[in-house]
Amino acid sequence: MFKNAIVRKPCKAMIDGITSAPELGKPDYELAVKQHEDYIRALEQTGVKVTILPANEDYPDSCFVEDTAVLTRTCAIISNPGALSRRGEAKEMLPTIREFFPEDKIEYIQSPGTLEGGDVMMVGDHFYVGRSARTNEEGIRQFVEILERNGLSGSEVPLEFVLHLKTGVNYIENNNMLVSGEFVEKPDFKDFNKILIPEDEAYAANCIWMNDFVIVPAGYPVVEQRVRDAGYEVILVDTSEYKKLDGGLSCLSLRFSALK
Ligand code: CIR
Repeated sequence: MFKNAIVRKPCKAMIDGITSAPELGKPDYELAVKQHEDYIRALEQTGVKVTILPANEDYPDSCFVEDTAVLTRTCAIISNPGALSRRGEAKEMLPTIREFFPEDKIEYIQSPGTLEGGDVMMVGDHFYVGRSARTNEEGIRQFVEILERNGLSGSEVPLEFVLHLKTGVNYIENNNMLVSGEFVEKPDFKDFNKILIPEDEAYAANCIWMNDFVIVPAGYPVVEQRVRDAGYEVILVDTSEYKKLDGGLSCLSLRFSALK
């Protein structure tokens, strides 16, 4: 169960956020704001208390708060984003994270280590970490060491074709995992009940489990049906403007239970 979530409103500068898909066009800011409000309502519907941070114009990608930290059942780990334009976002989150975690339970990934939260997938007390263009070997080494010091464990999953690990694979509890593309055959995930994401709906591999609901991006009917067939209550949220910046549902929040 999660009790809390943190989100940050998108800033106007988001239209200049990092993207690997410029052909999709720039986001429509007004529509992005509306979609963000719908997203907050969806989170609230699952029973969590949502902390809404103000837009931060200094960082175009700052609405993607997931990348700035990994908040676990025993500690908070402040990340060190691999994207240089995003590096400062992690410390911007610190005052808020301090409201929920005691100082001695806050840990830090430090340069030359890099790690973005989008590369971290939680399965109970184990954390799979994607080694990506954003998360490097030293970042993973520090991360696993921190996890082990805090009674948790972690392991590396190399990835080739997607931005972050959770761009392509997401755990939705009860041993169920949404898998797409390069993750379908990964030995790391062989013991899970895999729900296959068709190639033409690959974006919808990024769904989030929230307290027995699964939030699914709107417009991906095959994935929606497969998640319903797996027994979940589905909430649809349109994230079309965030897709233009390689962002999905998980990127837009930190989901956790406060330690204080
Ligand atoms: C970026 O490239 O960093 C942003 N435009 C998108 C970040 C998406 N975050 C995530 O998958 N956790």
